[in-house]
Amino acid sequence: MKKKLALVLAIMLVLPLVFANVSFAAEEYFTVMFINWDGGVLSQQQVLRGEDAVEPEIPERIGYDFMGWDKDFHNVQSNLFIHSVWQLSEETTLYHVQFVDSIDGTILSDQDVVEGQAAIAPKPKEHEGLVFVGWSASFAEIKHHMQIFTVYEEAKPEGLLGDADLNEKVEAADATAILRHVAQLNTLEGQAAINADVDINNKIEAADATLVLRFVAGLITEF
Ligand SMILES: [Ca+2]
Ligand SMILES: [Ca+2]
Repeated sequence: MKKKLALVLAIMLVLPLVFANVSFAAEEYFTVMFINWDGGVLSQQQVLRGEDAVEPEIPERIGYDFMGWDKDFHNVQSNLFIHSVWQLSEETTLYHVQFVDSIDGTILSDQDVVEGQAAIAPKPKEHEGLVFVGWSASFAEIKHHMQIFTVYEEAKPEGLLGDADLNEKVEAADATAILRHVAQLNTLEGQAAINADVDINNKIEAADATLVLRFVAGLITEF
């Protein structure tokens, strides 16, 4: 009798656990990401196994027709990266745009740009003793094949070292401006770039921001 009771108790205890595990396994989610042509994430979804992902709205891409997606996203059984598929519109004209380093001739970027659209400037190279000041031509609206060259000026150490925002004071904000440049959140150019290179090693780095902060904190009195 005791044995039977023990068995019943054991079953009562174990059964809910078994079912709990089953329902847990059934509720497995997968991550589905929809990626646009430019690498932008259009949608990230958690989809229950066996369910369908929801197609996101896709922004218009000038000069191209949207053809669909590169993978099926119905009955999802795994994590998925789904990419948009595009085809050049019949009436679209592409122009070839090259960005070229004017000092050593390196091709920095090679792009096919839809007529009337902007090209995307690459990161210019750093050259010793020179400061990048811009590009040789506008590329906001491409209307023909073109080559665009970097324009540099000789670096002149005449500004206020450390003053990366050109307000003629060296403050914590200058360290921030330098760090934003290092993180590629903005680009210091011209005199600001010269001022930002506090240790004058022809590179704008976090170390320059550190020097500015040490100066602001009074730990050093000159650079
Ligand atoms: Ca400043
Ligand atoms: Ca430096």
